[in-house]
Amino acid sequence: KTKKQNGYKLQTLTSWLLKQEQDGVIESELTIVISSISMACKQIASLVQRAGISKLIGGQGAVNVQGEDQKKLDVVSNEVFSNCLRSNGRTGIIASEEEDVPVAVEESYYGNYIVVFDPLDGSSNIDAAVSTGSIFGIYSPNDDCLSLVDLEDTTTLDNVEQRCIVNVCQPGNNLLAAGYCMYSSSVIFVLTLGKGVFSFTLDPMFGEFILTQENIQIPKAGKMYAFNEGNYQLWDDRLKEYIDHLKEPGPNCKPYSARYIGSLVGDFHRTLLYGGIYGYPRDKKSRNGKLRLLYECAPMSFIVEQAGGKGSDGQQRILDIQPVEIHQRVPLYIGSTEEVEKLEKYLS
Ligand code: P6P
Repeated sequence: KTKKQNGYKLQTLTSWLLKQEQDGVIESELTIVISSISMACKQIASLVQRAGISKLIGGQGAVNVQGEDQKKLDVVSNEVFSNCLRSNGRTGIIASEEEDVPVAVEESYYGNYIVVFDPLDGSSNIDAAVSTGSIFGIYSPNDDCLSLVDLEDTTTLDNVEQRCIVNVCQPGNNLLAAGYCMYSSSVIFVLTLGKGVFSFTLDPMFGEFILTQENIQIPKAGKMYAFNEGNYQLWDDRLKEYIDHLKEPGPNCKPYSARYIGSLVGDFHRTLLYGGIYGYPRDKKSRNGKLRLLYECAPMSFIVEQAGGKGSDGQQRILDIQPVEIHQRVPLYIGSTEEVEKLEKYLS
């Protein structure tokens, strides 16, 4: 249903998804999975915005599989995301940044989609109320999953874990849908189903995501760059040359502008709308960079390519990379096509 206001129709995420289903863009089972994800994001938005009040600020006093100190909200957000996915009955396997290994979902009875997610990326910013976000990707159900949830046969438990990993480790080219929800001055849900990029802004008046941008196209070029230059001395010399080039004033005395939030979703969303490039390079301390392929780089690269941009590890398309490990890290350079291609030339 759509709500009329000031003479124009408001389209909600729910009504938009139903339209995609009617148009044959997605199966109704996938609609249910995405709706459950948007429900999780609404709950996380509320938790994030009230963190200081509900004493959800600060550390959990635990370290996750990444070796990162978990924030209280990391743990809660992961539980919210997992519970929403479990209860939709269409999820076969979930793979979270906060879980050591993928989890086969017993409750699923139809669909068996594979969902990878980072429930609260950039959570180190929470205590300072800086933008954070949830990132997700959805892979097609895989027949092997049906047997995976046959947990009665305990002899295959270790196989279940192994086969979960095999089913989850798919290249980004296989993604059916990808998106993120940014918790910032607005709560914005960005989604692609493989036919363009759409954004929905949460209207707190009635708790619905309202369609606000259709077929987002990233500018072909843009003079903003988002790199943590604190790592400059640890970078490859060719990358240093590239960064130095961005600072040259050029004929019109206008060098590039540095913009870095330290939160991938915030830095990516600005890049998607204004153009430019975000990069998290490999360096001497982290040989493969910091960002995870499966639930950060691949979903963001699917989105940016659907918006006409590029996502690269410096040599190849992120979406072409075949993951071999759930929490595998890769360098990420993502944004306007001309900007990413310029960087690739420096690194070639
Ligand atoms: P650094 C947050 O921890 C994150 O995964 C991304 O959201 C962000 O872009 C990056 O790491 C920030 O890392 O090393 O610059 O603090």
